[in-house]
Amino acid sequence: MRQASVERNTGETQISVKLAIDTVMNKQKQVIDVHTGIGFLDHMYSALAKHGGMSLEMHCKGDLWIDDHHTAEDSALALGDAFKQALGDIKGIKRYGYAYAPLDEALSRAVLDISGRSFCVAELHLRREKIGDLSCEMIPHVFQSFADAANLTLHIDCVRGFNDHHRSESAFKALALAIRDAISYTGSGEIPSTKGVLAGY
Ligand SMILES: [Mn+2]
Repeated sequence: MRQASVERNTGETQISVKLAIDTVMNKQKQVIDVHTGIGFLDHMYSALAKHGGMSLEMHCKGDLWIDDHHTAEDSALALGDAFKQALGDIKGIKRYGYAYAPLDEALSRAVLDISGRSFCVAELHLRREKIGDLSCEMIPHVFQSFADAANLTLHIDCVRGFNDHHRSESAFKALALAIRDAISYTGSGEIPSTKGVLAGY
């Protein structure tokens, strides 16, 4: 069972994350309980966990009287850290994963390499200032922070769509499906690299 718990406390945010990445693979019931203080962000993390086949409990108390920045960024860093720890020994995983996810008129694509190197390109082209209480500019930043902390390479694009809620949600769902693909086991038991090692894991 690949799982991890992370506590992340700074002067700006206090966060606890409990993540299990094999819940559905192990035919267990998913537990998803996310409270960041930003409703739309909870919705996105919950979608990520649900469609990623994971269990996720996240509680964050952030300085929302300033704005949403620290809460969005730090929760994504904590989630990425938990993901990296839960992956643990990466022997035998597929490593690469990609997926498309539609949500009505919106369509997004996520391409993932559990590479040990942090890199993120997130092009969602959101037009609104905010969705609920989450600034649209923070949504690519959430993907960036997750990739940074998890040491993975992520390219995520919204291909089309009119509604920014749909565009964003389809991106999180595409990431969820790509993760499910990349963390699945090939049966080889080998580290998936010609180098025989993936630095960063
Ligand atoms: Mn929705």
